[in-house]
This record gives sequence, structure tokens and C-alpha cells, in this order.
Amino acid sequence: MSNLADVKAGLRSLHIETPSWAYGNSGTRFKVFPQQGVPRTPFEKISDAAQVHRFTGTAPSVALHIPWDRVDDFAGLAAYAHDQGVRIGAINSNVFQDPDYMLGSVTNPDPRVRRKAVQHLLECVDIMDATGSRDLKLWFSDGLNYPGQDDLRDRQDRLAEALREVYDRLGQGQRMLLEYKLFEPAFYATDVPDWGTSYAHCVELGPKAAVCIDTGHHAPGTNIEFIVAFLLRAGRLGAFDFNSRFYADDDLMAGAADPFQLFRIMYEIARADALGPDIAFMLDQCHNIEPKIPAVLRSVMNVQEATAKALLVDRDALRSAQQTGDVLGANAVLMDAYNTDVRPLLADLRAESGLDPDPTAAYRRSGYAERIIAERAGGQQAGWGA
Ligand code: AOS
Ligand code: ZN
Ligand code: ZN
Repeated sequence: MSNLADVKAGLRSLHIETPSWAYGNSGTRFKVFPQQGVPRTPFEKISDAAQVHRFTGTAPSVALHIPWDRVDDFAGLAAYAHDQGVRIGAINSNVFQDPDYMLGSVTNPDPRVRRKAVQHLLECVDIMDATGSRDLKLWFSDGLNYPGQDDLRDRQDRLAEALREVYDRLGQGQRMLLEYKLFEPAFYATDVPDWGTSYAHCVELGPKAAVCIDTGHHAPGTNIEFIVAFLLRAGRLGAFDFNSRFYADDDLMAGAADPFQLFRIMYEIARADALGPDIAFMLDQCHNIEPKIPAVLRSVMNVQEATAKALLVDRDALRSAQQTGDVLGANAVLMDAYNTDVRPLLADLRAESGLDPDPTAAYRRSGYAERIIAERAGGQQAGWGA
């Protein structure tokens, strides 16, 4: 059995970043169902994110998305976040919605469009300077729908050139996180389809570049924990976009479809003693049919539960079973931890930190949901599925 104090210390070191767009109206390309009380401004998104931190004690930062969260005074937004008890996390760029990007952004064959995309990415670094953000998160929708549509190799050259310019602009302590996605919106080929492509570009760029794993961006059946283990060993795992998928990039609550997968991922993190700040544990999800703040609370708690189970794995027993070739014994050590009910442990941990043991109930009792419904008319579209 692992030492309980170590398990608690590990859990205390885990911080989960919530995305501003999880609080706004968003959904699928078929229909966005507007909800009452959703934020009208980036400030209101931050105050919603602060509620998640207030009740879980483990979500101290909020990721912004530019231009959805554009304000005149980013330093003022950061100061507002600070007053609310949170801080601004990763800056997520957007080079996928402007009509100019129909055939790609940084890989577009037209140099004018490429320049426009790079300018946006550079502006995101300016915003990082103003907000004090460490991370620039890059996701490109760039890709091809048809064989022959453009030159696969030239597009890699254009991508490398754009990344280099942005990388060179990063200040001290700033990082670039390169997210990959196998499919969608391009279906024949995407320009950063997998972790290998992202990893190769990061290595070429230098130590400030690292891979972001979005758990919804793989082919069905992909062994994501292998990717985690590989990138940790190589020192290039920079971040997660946690969410949950049944089929594709579903963007559902983290741990909803496959809590066992989330446990296996968190086990690799625990095994590498990497629960600290070097990895940005972010959520990337949208809540179309469920209330938003409670859904983010649920996701944060699901990640905490998976992490608690991962920390409970008896690593000595596991290693000795592995080294003696005890296949069933090794598997049993892992399953024993996974099958432990960790909810009482997490409730204790919260109580020890002066929090309510049940964040969802505490949020419900706080009256915040009623207050925002009364105060906010005409909530803002988060940006997705307009
Ligand atoms: C898109 O599929 C990705 O998951 C991105 O992380 C996207 O940029 C994010 O959802 C919003 O910025
Ligand atoms: Zn993502
Ligand atoms: Zn995605």
C-alpha cells in the first residue's frame, strides 16, 4: 500500500486549469442550446472559473482564447482574475475561424494568409506578456480534404517556418505547447495529425516547445498512456487538454466515458512524479446540455479521483511483480488501486484544507447559480458551434 501522506501530498500538488470557453454557450455544429446565466464577458467567465477553484481548491487558473476573450486591457483582466483568487493560464490562439483560413493558416499556400496567421500568434505572445501567462497553446485546423489538394511536404516546411518565428519571440519562462489532432475539420490529412509530428517539430524548435495531448484527438483504440510515457521520458510532455470521447472529438466531461483510461494516463504521470507545475493539466470541453459550472466541477473531481487511484498504486509491489514476470499479479496491483473508492479520501483532503467535502453540493447551496441567472441577460457564445 502506498503511504497515505504521500498520496495526499501528490493530490495537493495537482492543479487543473479550466477553459474560459467551458463557461460560455457552446455545443455542436448542429445546435447550441443557450443556457441562462452564462457569462457575457471574459470577466464573467473568470468569475465562474473562480467558483470552481473556490469549491475544489484545485483549479487556480483559467485558460483564455483569443479572440473570444479579447479585452482592451489584458493586464486589467489578469488583475481582476487575481482579485477573484485565480490567475490567467494558457493563451489559446485561434487561426481557424477567419474566412481567410479556409485552405489553412500557417500552412496556407498564400504567403499573405500565412503572415496574417503568424501575426495573430505573435499577438498572443504579447497578450501573454500582459497577463503573465507562461504558455501559448497552438492548435491548427490546417489540413487537406483531398489527395493532391496541396503539397504535404511543403506544408510541413511552412509550419516549421511559422513555428520558428513564434518560438523565437517567446520570452524567458514562456513556452509553446503544440497540440495535434488526427482529423477534423480536415479529413484526408491534417498538418499536425499526431504526437510524433508535434514532438518532431518541438525537438527541432528547442526546449521551450512541448506537446499538448488532447485526449479526444486520437484514432479509436489508441493507447494514450503510451504516448504519455514516451513524452515524459523525452521531457516533452507540456500539457493535456482533458475531455472525454465516445467517438470523436466529443469534448465531454473528463473521465465521463472512460475513467479507466484517465486512471491509466494519471498512473504514468504519478509514476514519473510529474504531478507538479511543469505539465499544464487543462480541460478542453464544452457543455451543451448540462449546466456549465457543475459540469466543470464534475470534470475536475473526475481528474482528482483518477489521480488519487493512480497514486494509490503500490509501485514497489508492481515493480516486483513485473520483474518476476508475474503477469496476473502485476495486473492485480493496478486493478486494486483502480477499484478503490477514493471519494472518502478526497472528501477528507478537502476538509483538511477547509473546503466542503462535497464541492457540487456546496456550489448548489452557495446561491451563485441563481444569482448569475438573475444578473446576466443574453449570455455570450463561447465561440464554438455558432
Ligand atoms: C480543437 O479541436 C482543439 O481541441 C483545440 O484545443 C481548440 O483550440 C480549443 O478547443 C479551443 O481553443
Ligand atoms: Zn484541445
Ligand atoms: Zn479538440
